[in-house]
Amino acid sequence: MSDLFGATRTFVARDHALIAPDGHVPSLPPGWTGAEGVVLISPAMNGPRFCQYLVRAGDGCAAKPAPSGVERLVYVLGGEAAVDDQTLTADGFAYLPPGDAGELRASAHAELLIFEKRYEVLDGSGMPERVVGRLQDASSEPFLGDPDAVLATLLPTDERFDMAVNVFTYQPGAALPFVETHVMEHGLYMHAGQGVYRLGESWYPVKAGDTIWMASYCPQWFTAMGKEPAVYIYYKDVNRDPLNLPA
Ligand code: UGY
Ligand code: MN
Repeated sequence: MSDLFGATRTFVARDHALIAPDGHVPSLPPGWTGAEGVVLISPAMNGPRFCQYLVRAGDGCAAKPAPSGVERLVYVLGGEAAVDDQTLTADGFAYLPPGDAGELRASAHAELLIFEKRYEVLDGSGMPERVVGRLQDASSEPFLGDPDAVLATLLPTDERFDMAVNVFTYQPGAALPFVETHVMEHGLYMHAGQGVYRLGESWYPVKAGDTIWMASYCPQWFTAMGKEPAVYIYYKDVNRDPLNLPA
């Protein structure tokens, strides 16, 4: 479809969005040097309470710490990056809590997926710490007992953390077991494979490179199709009182 002029799979609705790569326009937030990138999900869409963007590193790629009060998760899609002296290779990640002054750098041609959120302090709970890890070492489980839909959880799940970033791997034909509708919102990056995503009342063919935003309460369902596994990396807000919505 996208090789036909004037056409795209991109669709932005009140409670969800599909952003296909053919529509990407360079737009990095301040603080990055030696890189280009595109902000794919942000509060500017009227709804999201977080930011999701892609970075393609050039020579000398480096990022200033996230703005005050903002937490950042960096997932390496390809190539190499580093936080201080900790090297991250493909499928490595670093979670930097608010106030973490770690120096983030990436080698030329590295591709990074970034999630950023204004951290919400929870009375009586401590602050989260920096987490650096690799997908292959993360805790992984069959989703609701299905060994063909494996969910890896990258971050600790205790109440200090107000965001989760997970990686879902589906064998072809595997599916979410029911249409989910929940208070948490999602930002999703299709990392490999393809399938069909139901978002609200619409069904979208999706494939590697696509981005999806799902608002709180957007009914959602996925099935993987084709010959290879479908893998998506996704964000969700967790562990906070829904009465405390940011103004
Ligand atoms: O964590 C989740 O809510 C997940 N099962 N949602 C999704 O994959 N759309
Ligand atoms: Mn969900």
